[in-house]
Amino acid sequence: MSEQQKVIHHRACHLCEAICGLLIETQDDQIISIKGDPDDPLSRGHICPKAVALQDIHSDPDRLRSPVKRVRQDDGSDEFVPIPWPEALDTVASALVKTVQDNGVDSVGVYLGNPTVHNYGMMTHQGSLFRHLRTRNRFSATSVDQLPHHLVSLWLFGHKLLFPIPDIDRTDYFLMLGANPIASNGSIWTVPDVRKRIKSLTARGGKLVVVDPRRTETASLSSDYIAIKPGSDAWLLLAIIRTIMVKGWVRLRNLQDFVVGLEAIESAVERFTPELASEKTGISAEHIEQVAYDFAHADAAICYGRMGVSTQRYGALCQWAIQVLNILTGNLDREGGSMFTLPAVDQVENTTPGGFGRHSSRVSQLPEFDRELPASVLAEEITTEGEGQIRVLFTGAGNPVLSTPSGHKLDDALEELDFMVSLDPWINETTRHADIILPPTSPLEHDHYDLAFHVNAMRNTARYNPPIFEKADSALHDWEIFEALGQRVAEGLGLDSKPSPAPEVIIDFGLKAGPYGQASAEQLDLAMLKRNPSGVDLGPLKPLLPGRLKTPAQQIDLAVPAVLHDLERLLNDTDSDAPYSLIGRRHVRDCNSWMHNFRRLVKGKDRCTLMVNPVDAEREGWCAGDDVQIASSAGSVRAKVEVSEEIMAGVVSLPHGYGHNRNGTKMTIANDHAGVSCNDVTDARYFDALSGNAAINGVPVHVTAAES
Ligand SMILES: Nc1nc2c(c(=O)[nH]1)N[C@H]1C(S)=C(S)[C@@H](COP(=O)(O)OP(=O)(O)OC[C@H]3O[C@@H](n4cnc5c(=O)[nH]c(N)nc54)[C@H](O)[C@@H]3O)O[C@H]1N2
Ligand SMILES: Nc1nc2c(c(=O)[nH]1)N[C@H]1C(S)=C(S)[C@@H](COP(=O)(O)OP(=O)(O)OC[C@H]3O[C@@H](n4cnc5c(=O)[nH]c(N)nc54)[C@H](O)[C@@H]3O)O[C@H]1N2
Ligand code: SF4
Ligand SMILES: [Mo]
Repeated sequence: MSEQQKVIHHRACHLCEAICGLLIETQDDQIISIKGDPDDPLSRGHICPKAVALQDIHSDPDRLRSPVKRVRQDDGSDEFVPIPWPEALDTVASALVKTVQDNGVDSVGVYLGNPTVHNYGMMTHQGSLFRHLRTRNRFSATSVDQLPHHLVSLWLFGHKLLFPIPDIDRTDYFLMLGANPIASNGSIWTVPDVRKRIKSLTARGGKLVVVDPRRTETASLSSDYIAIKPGSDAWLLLAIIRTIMVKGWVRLRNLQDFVVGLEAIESAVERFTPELASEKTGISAEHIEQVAYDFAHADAAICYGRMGVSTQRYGALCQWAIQVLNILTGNLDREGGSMFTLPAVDQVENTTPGGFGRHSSRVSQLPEFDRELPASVLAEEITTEGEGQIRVLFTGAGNPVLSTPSGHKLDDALEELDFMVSLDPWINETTRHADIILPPTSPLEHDHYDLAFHVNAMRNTARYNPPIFEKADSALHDWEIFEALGQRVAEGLGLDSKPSPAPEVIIDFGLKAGPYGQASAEQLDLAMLKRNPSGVDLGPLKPLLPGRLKTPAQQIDLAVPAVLHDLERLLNDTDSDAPYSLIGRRHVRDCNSWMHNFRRLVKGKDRCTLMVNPVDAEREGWCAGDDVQIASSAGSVRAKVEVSEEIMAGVVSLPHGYGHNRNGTKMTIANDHAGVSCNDVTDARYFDALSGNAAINGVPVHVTAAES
């Protein structure tokens, strides 16, 4: 190899929502180094230890390079054998067509996982297949994640993607609930290098207040850490709102002319006193009132909550209360508050606003959101007989066996399907059940545009990356697989199907039609992004209301009937009598269930441990390293105890995404670091009744010494 062949490529890291800009140096088909791109206007050179996984994904020998078919062996075991693409695509399309013809469209189930939104071709082209299969049985990771955010954006602002984004660099007071961006690198808040931004907030005299049952990596940087009983945040938020209203601290500022419904809120929160909230949350009434005072009197303040408050039994109520707090203090759409983005490809204009409850799931009657049903009901929709039962399942970029509650029941249910196909690069806990696995090209073999995450970013920027490596002739990108299947299914069903242009053509069109496109001074298009490989800076977030609202009369009506109704559910709720409450935990070197197959990311001490408080450990007689059994109404797993002051007494924490080394999986390193699946303990029947979102945090559990 000669020096001359070394090339530096600009590339976004697609592994998490921070979308860091990278410089990847290659020599022939090898990656030599991965560094942060200092010229990226958003990430400014930041990267985390996970960026190197881009190389590991690309070179992983376990990653499938051709379609495989599951074949039953003489001894009863299953073996995946490679088959050619035409055979794989024909077989999958025939299975889809047959079940639609025999059993109707709802007999097809679809589950799309998290990497879908990190891979823009999957977003632009999934419709090439699914528009021919208008099944009601669509599911995604949304309903084990951010569903309440979408709902609240729909209710208050008129569009599922109008997310208020914390303007951390210009704020004075940041109240953060149930988020750990130091480990997660931010979520529904694209904020690369959040550590530096938090440090500069506190250095300039601002405050970060973190509310979490665990003193997390983020809490350790805070000015004030507040421990809270899992699942009780709604009480805290409502008491803060009440205090602000009762004391007369409401100041709508620029929102004055278009916010309505305040009277209804004032009477609805009357019952949520700081004293009652104190009983429910474990936080003193004085402390709650202090937070209310500080928030209301700060020049610019942010309230933000993420997984810990979305994926609990009052997820939607919490997310609503968070935005009500931002609005009542005039901190929405204001510098240093929570602001709306104006992305170059404007997904708010390009997608439907979303709808809620237009139909329900067949068995448990859980509500639809944006034509999707809650993932918690996927297993029962497979196993319960009757019209509309799922018989053929398509999974794409998802591992619901490890990522959805009562995962072990879904694991069993998948065995009952007539046919299953997975669009996925690996044979894992979910895809091992597939009849056929269709593996896409490696991420570095296709181009990249952050269609989803510019929508959530704390600064408006745009960036496009061409592929780094050429794909093999026979290999197909995710979007090409959707296209190929779509054409075959349409043909089989006698429907029209026109091929869609490539994703980059769609992006070029979106850029030209967008707010910085042909009708603007910037004249942004794909060619310009190609000339600026580190990305184009479109500036800090700016106030956009009321113009950007998609609500009737461009008003924000705080008095959402479904939410006000939900207050009664909270008031009438009874505490569980289980001794412990189970929460999750993320580590900076993991990403959900699929980053455990890379040696550099799993090395070090075992991370799949049950974190318990020393007081609990001592009372129960558990020592670090002891095996305990964690049991809920849904199931039980065994894990080793890790004793830590970080976690509140009465709360235990187990990370999700483990539970590897099951029969038939082919992820060699992950299988050596198997751990157990937290979602074998979380319960599909435990959810937020308002939104249908899974409650995977605050799950009541019993913990006992495991038998040796
Ligand atoms: N208990 C508990 N459960 C949780 C959570 C929690 O905090 N606690 N978190 C929840 C959250 S926030 C989420 S987002 C979900 C995630 O839930 P899922 O999306 O279902 O699970 P992932 O682990 O992200 O699995 C991603 C899958 O995509 C595949 N994949 C990776 N890259 C590509 C690609 O480019 N193309 C294709 N076709 N496939 C690809 C991987 O092999 C893997 O099978 O889990 C949720 N589950
Ligand atoms: N390293 C890493 N980064 C990731 C991921 C990953 O798996 N690993 N996953 C990505 C994905 S898909 C997502 S959605 C984001 C998630 O991003 P975040 O939401 O920032 O990440 P989590 O670590 O899930 O943070 C949730 C916090 O809520 C706390 N919590 C649990 N229950 C409660 C409660 O009842 N009340 C309150 N107030 N807090 C509670 C937990 O202790 C935890 O600290 O991270 C993304 N980034
Ligand atoms: S923070 Fe996220 S986007 Fe940035 S390098 Fe790490 S994994 Fe990639
Ligand atoms: Mo997520």
